[in-house]
Amino acid sequence: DKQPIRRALVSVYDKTGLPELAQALSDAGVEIVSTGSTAATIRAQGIEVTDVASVTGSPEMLDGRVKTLHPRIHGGILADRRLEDHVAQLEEHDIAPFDLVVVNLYPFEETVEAGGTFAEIIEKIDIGGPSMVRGAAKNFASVAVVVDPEDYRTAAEAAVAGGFSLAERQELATVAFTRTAEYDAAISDWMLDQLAELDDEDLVGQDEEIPETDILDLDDDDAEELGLRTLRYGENPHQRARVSVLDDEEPGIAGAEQLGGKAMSYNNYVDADAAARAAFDHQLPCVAVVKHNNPCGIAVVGEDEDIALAHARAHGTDPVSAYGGVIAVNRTVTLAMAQQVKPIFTEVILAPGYEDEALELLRTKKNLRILRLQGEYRRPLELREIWGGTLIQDADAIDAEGDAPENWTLAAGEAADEATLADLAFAWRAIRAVKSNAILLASGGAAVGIGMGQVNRLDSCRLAVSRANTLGEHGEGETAPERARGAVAASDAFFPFADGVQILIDAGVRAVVQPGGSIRDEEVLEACRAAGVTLYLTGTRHFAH
Ligand code: 93A
Repeated sequence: DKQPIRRALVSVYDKTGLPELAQALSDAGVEIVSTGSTAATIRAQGIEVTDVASVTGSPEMLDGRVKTLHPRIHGGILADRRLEDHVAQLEEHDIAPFDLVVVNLYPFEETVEAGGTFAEIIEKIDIGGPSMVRGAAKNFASVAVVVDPEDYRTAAEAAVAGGFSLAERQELATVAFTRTAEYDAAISDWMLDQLAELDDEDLVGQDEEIPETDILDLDDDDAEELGLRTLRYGENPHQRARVSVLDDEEPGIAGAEQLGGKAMSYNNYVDADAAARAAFDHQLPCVAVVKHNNPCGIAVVGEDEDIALAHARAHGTDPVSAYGGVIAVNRTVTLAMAQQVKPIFTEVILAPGYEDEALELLRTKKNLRILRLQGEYRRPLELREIWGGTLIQDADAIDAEGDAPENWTLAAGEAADEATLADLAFAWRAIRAVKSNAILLASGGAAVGIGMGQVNRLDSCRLAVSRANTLGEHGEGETAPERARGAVAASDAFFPFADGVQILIDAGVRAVVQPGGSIRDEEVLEACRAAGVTLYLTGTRHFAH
């Protein structure tokens, strides 16, 4: 199974041992075909050599990038001499086969190691070399491949001894594939490093182009071109501010169509976003009234009830705070609702649509900013700047397993009836938009008392109860109804002690939903059991800070 060596293709970057090999091959009567400087080195020894260019009939081109990449070379490497058809095709195209391929590759690794420039390193990615090596290795049935100068001596001996055996050729092929695999791995490693560096440079570049203060330094036209709209001022009059609209196709709040009213302010945007978040968390028709980034009122109605009813209830949660608020609606605003809104001082109203007459009426309020929202509500990634960096997180959504009432665990009291469970489900959806620590009391699909943003849950409980029992719609001189009595409550995170829940119980709350998970859960459950209050655990929490 020896394959006599009559014709050899020799193309080596590293010329070490080349003269000796060429001499031995020549002495054994082997025809040598070589690329440019390999041929020159051999010829300089007075040894006869055929130029690749004379075989291909095509000069080396593109600075040597294309030398051996030619059918007359690769046909001679890849023809399986055992196949009559292959042999016939070689004859047909006048291609002479190679029995031995000796190649070593452009020194990619060494050039990287030596700190070559980017362009130098790219140029050292050998394409023709590995092609010949892989071709010869694949066709080890007919061809011997040598990639290591250490093997030149064996090759010379084989040339004299009638060639390599099949087993030897297979071994040489294995060495060859190992070499090209290493070579490509080195290239891919380096490329990955470049990509990482590029990313870093990009980031640095961006920072240099428009660091935050520069965004504010740009003149209005330049800012406009970058998709930035200039606001009158920021959170306070001494702060400059702009708003960026990321995507005109998905304008959201930032790029919402404005149908009436003064220009949106920085705080309007903040509250409008919070209001949209609160209202669009609900599948039922919902109205949320937001002040200072917190809902001060929120309510839902049945699918076939007028949205005006939801607004009346949401306003009724806390009519004092609703003054100067932002109203978000997840349905078309009806005339009935517009009539209710008209007498209430409101900064912004936002909805997916307005009945014609509703819009007409709302437009009579010159200061009321009217926004029409487009498309599916999609909560964006949540970014928050901190000293030295940015926090990035998924948007919190009401889609965790523990958000579905059917997955709640009844931990105390009797299972809630349908209406109570509906109120608990509403309260749980509504609490997500309330800043922590959040306690929300609800009754009949409306919040009746919200305790938000306190630094302990006890105060949030007190606040929710006191709002429920002092506010609400009631005529002058009338005492407020005790709305906490008979209401349900939701807590955005667990009660760390029983004291908070005890305040709710004492106020007459009938049923509570909360995540659970405190080491004192048992005390909380015990307080509910003792009072005959129903308690559900969700296992999911919804902090909002
Ligand atoms: O530039 S290449 O990727 N294109 C080719 O067609 C080609 N053919 C051989 N590199 C190519 N080679 C490589 O050239 C070989 O792998 C070897 O390292 C080198 C030998 O060229 P020279 O004989 O001119 O020194």
